[in-house]
Amino acid sequence: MADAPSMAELLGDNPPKNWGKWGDDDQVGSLNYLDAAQVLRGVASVKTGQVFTLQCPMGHPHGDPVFPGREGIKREMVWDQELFESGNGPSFPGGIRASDDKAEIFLQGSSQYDALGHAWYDDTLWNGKSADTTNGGGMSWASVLPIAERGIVGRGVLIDMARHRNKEWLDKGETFTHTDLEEAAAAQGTSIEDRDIVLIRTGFLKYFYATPAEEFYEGFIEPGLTYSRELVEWFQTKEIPNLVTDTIANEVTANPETGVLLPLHASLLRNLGVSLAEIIWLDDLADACAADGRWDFLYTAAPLKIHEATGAPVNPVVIR
Ligand code: UVW
Repeated sequence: MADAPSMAELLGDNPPKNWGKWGDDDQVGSLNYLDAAQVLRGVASVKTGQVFTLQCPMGHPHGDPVFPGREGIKREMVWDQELFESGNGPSFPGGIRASDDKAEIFLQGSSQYDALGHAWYDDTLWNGKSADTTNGGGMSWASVLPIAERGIVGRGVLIDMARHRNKEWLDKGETFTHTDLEEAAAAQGTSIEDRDIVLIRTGFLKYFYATPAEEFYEGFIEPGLTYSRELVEWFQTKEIPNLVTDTIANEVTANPETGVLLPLHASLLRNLGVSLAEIIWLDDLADACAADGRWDFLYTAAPLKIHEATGAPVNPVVIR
């Protein structure tokens, strides 16, 4: 929309913020809520020992789900049998041979965690630091590294919005609110507790893999949570440390009323320090939860430790 308001106008006066709450040097934000008690609460939700890995494969033959403008992994072989047979491969004592490869990747181009400094407005990042800290070849403030070094462990709860609405996947641009999440949780026979890691399934990754890319990206707009001040206050009051979704950007791509792009990146990531995990495969986990009616579990994740990066790939592990 040509006359979209600025982010600051949309978020209004004194938007909820957690800046300074964990000190001026803090770079992991609401992950601070995940103390030892939260780890043990997560452990207590393990009942059967089932394990799920939640990363989407990189280099899937269908293509990888990425935000427009990014590309999936480009991987190539460096050593293979052909190279050794041609006599151009390295020669090792004893004759052992090995395959080797290398890759070019967008660090935000697969299942990944955003750095807290990844998105901003008004030239200011998480905890009030200048956006100039993104200059000079890397993020000298609030990169993904502090999150990677800390790790994320706690009680996760999965809200299956697609199942709740009796759909295989939500429609492009379909929205829901924190109230919808609570209603869906109640219908599932569970609840979102304070300090839970909140996982939301929309089915949109399933739609991605089932659909030609042209159709998926046409008029690109994902389903997801939609901005309201009440929603942001709900995240702040419930001390939610981490939002995890099976979409590329964790929220409806553009605010339906104003057209403003990604206002939850501004209000949750930048202002509250809520970690965002995107492009996370939740279908198998959801099927298991639906089968026995248990929607909470131990959630663990650590993105790759990449110095000064804006985000990093991750393969979260859930135990239930
Ligand atoms: C953008 O950076 C546009 O989005 P995301 O955080 O989803 O990668």
